[in-house]
Parts: sequence; structure tokens; C-alpha cells
Amino acid sequence: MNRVWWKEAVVYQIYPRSYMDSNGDGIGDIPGIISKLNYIKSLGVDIIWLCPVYESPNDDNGYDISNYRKISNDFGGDPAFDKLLSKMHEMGLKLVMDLVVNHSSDEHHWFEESRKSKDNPFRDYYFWKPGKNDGPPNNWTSFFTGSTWESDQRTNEYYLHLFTKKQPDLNWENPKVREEIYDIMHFWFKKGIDGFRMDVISVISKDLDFPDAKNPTNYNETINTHYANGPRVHEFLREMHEKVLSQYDIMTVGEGPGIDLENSLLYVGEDRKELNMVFHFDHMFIDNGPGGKYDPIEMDFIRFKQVFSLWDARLKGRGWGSIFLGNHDFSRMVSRFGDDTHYREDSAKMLAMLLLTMRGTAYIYQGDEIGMTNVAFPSISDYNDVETLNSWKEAEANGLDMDEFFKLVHKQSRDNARTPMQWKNSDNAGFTTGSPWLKPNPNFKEINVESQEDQQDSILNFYRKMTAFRKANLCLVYGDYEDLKPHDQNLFTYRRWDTKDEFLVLLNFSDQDRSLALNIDFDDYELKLSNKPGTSRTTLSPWQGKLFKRIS
Ligand code: ISL
Ligand code: CA
Repeated sequence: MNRVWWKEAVVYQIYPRSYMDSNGDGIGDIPGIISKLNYIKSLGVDIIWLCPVYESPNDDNGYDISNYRKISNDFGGDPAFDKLLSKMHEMGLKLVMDLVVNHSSDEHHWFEESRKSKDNPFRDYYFWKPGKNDGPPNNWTSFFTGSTWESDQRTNEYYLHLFTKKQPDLNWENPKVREEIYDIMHFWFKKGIDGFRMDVISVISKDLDFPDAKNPTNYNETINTHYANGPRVHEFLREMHEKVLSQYDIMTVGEGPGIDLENSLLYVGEDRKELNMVFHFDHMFIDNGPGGKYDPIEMDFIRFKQVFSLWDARLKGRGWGSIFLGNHDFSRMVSRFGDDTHYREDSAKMLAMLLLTMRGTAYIYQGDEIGMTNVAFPSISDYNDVETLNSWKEAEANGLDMDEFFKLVHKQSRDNARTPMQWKNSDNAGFTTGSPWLKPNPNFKEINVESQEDQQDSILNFYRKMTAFRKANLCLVYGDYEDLKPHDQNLFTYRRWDTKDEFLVLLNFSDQDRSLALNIDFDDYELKLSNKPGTSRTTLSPWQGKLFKRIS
């Protein structure tokens, strides 16, 4: 067993706009995070992954960066960041930043130059193409609706943007662009940060023929055949590793659509010298139909478990996984995979057991530690997310039934995960004294940190128990994994073991009592943790999770 700090770490992901506002402007900020560091430390986490805090016009809330070396004034500017980093290090917490370099903002000076003329020295920092038959160069559609090409009057050419038109794609073919990016990375590592989460790193290399998609409305097919895993992606990552990553003791986690079982080890194989971990979406897209998130299908629970098993088997001994059930791009994990009505507390705790007993580095998304749920705002004007609003406009233009579509917005909007952190039962959930940039979920009166601090068996305190237990039992980090009943329609039951210890994790994903029917002598095991009291050893009550340790 080759022990590494980032393998044993539990990561806490912060969406800074929504975490804590310190100055009443309605926007979460870095001083707000600093004021909550004791709370974060108390969760038993080791690393904070901070979503983008750089200067940005915020077309996509910071995922459109106009200056990679400056912290946005909305968040407190450079001094606040320096203070955060040094405080965190004093407290033994590490800081991972978001690296968003598939695209920049159109307000970055590189793009402002690039669009000026065809012979501008920055022209080749981006992809420019003449149109075809009075239209864009090909039929690709952006992740956030519409063409991926925007025409620019000044030079009468189109530029490529896989996301919004304010997020032009950087041209990684250009060695100068790559050098600029590596310089930026050195800049932050020299400041002392402990790693990067790399945004959509799977799409940085383009097929330079830019062929038409056969089936542009099939989301997955288009991503897999045209956007992701381009011809030079691994060459670029190896170069980045050699020129930057290999020089520091840091961690990396790449994100992106199109990363799958087949290609995973190309990114994270220990012999590859590319990335430490990736976030894949096999379980997160599990309820997407061919048309993507607004074409939902029912989640297949057997398949859900299989995703964990297949990934574990694939990476075992050869790479390292990342375990997450939610982030700022998806609906709330308790609303998706648990039951956010009758069994919210039980299911939120049970999902915490899953999250913190799998092999891989575990990532907790802010608010999940108190069981925050999806929101259902009354009006589309309450929503902020560019992906939601663009999809809404597209649905309207296509003449869809907008009442039906609004239900999909409630279910699928990324704003579900972006409502302000619920600190207490007071105005605006204690997030701001001003007017929040996005309304809080009205359920903050029942669901908030303050009330759960006082309650011994709260979700919050259960998370603390789980992180401590994981820390004390390295078998849960490194040990082998086996699904005991892969075909069970309701139970997720697995074994974790190493040369010293053995654990059983038994989870009931249903609202009925379930008999375990496992071929196991429970006299050999001791119950270590359960998310709810009662019931016999061989049964699980609704949404119950139990963790046993072998004693003989
Ligand atoms: O959000 C998604 C599904 O709802 C994903 O398809 C998402 O667009 C994709 O994983 C990329 O996400 C990342 O890059 C985007 C940014 O909007 C997301 O917030 C970020 O996590 C563009 O930078
Ligand atoms: Ca603020």
C-alpha cells in the first residue's frame, strides 16, 4: 500500500458565491469562508476545493475568467485570498483551486486582442473559422444550447465556444497558449496552493477538421465523438505534467464529460504521468436520456451500483478514484439518490455512508453535510444559472409545454445546488444581511447548521462521525471492495477489506423494511455505525445504513 495524502483526504467543495457573505452585498466571499474555517475544520475534512474566484464577468459564475492571476473583488480580492491560504495552512487544511483553461472569458485581454484582426498576434489563441453557406462552420451545438460558433463582425469570422458565447475556447494547438497556462499554474503553485481541479479538461484538444455531428441533438453521442478526448489531450496533459505538475507536491483532479471506464486509465494510470484523479459522470448522467438532462429517464439502481463496482475494478492498483454524489452542476444528492420528503434525514445520512466508505478520495459538496435539498422556485425569473435560462429560452422557441418544462427545471436546474448555504433560521438563512444573489431555499427554517449543531444525531454530526471513522480506518480508503448482491433492486451491500480488517457496509435504498438475506454469520461482526437505531441484525429499516467490522 502506497500511502499518499490526497488519497486519504476528504475534500470539501465550496461554491464561494453561495457560501457566506461577509459584507452584505448578497454575494458569498472569501472573508465569509474565513469566518467559517473552524466549522469546516470541524467536519473532519482535509482539503477545500474552491470553485473559481478569479476576476470574471460572471456569465457562468466564474467559469469565464478574464484575469487568471487576480482574485475577483466580489470575493475580497488578492489580500483576502492570501489570508485564506495562510489561515488554512496554519489550521492544517489544504487548498485546491479550480483551473478553467478550456476557455477564457471573452473579456480576457487575449480574446479582446484576438478578435481585433486576422493578423493580431493573439488571433491563434482561439479558434477562428469562416462560415459555411451563410451559416456557422459546422452544426455543433453548445453545452448550453445554440451553435458552438459565434460570428464576429469585425473580421467576419466565427469563433468556437463549447459553452456560452462569452466562453471562447482556447486553442491548445498554439504552444504559446500552453506556455501561458503553465505560467499561470506556476504562479498559483508558487503562492502555495495544493492542487487544481481542472474544469472540462477532457475537451481541450479539438478535432481540427471540425466535422459535422451526425446526430447533433444526441448529447452523449456528440460529446463522445466530437468534443471529448480529442487527438492530443494526453500529449498536452503529459507536457503539463512534465513542465509543471511534477515539480510540486500537489494533487490534481480532472473533470469532464466523455471520461469513461475505457479511457479512464489514460488520464489517471499511475504510469501515465498525467492526472491523479478524474471526476467521471457515469452515475451523474444515469438518469439522462439521449437528449441530456432535460430528457430524463428513470434511474436504474442496478446500473448505479455497477458504476461504482466497474470503476473500482478498473482503477484498482492502477490509478485512483474520486467519489462524489453531487456538486455545483447537479441537483442535490439527497433529492436525487435519497428521499428528500419522508426520509430526508435517514437517506442523507445513508448516502454519507456510501460517500465515505468507498475506495477513492471522497468529495463532500457544501450543504450536503446538513442534507440540503433541491429548491422549487415559483418563477423562472428566480433562476440565475445560464444553462437553465438558455434551456428555458430554447424550450420556449421550440414551442414546448412550458408548465411541463418548468417541472424539469425544478428537477434539473444547477441552481438546486447553488442556493445559499443554510446557516441558521434567520433572515436569508444567515447567509447575508443584504439581498442574496440567489434566493435561499425556504426550507432553511428546518434545515440549517445552527439547529444541527445542537442536535446530537443530526446529519451534520453524522458526517463528522463518518469522516472520523474513515480517518481511523485506512481499510476504508485503500482496502479492496466487493458488491455482495449486485442484482438486488433495493440494497447496496458491500465488503471492504485489507490484510488486517474487514468491513461490511449495508445500505437500504428503499422506504420498506428489507431483509438482508446475506450468507454471513453476524456473530463474527460488530456493529460500528448506523444512521438510525433499532431493528434486528438481519434487517434494514427504510433508508437504513449499517457498518459492521469483523471481530473474529
Ligand atoms: O453541468 C453539466 C450538466 O448539468 C455538465 O455537463 C457540465 O456542463 C460539465 O460537466 C462542465 O462543467 C464545468 O464546466 C462548465 C461550468 O459551467 C461548470 O460549472 C463546470 O463545472 C464550463 O466551464
Ligand atoms: Ca460579499
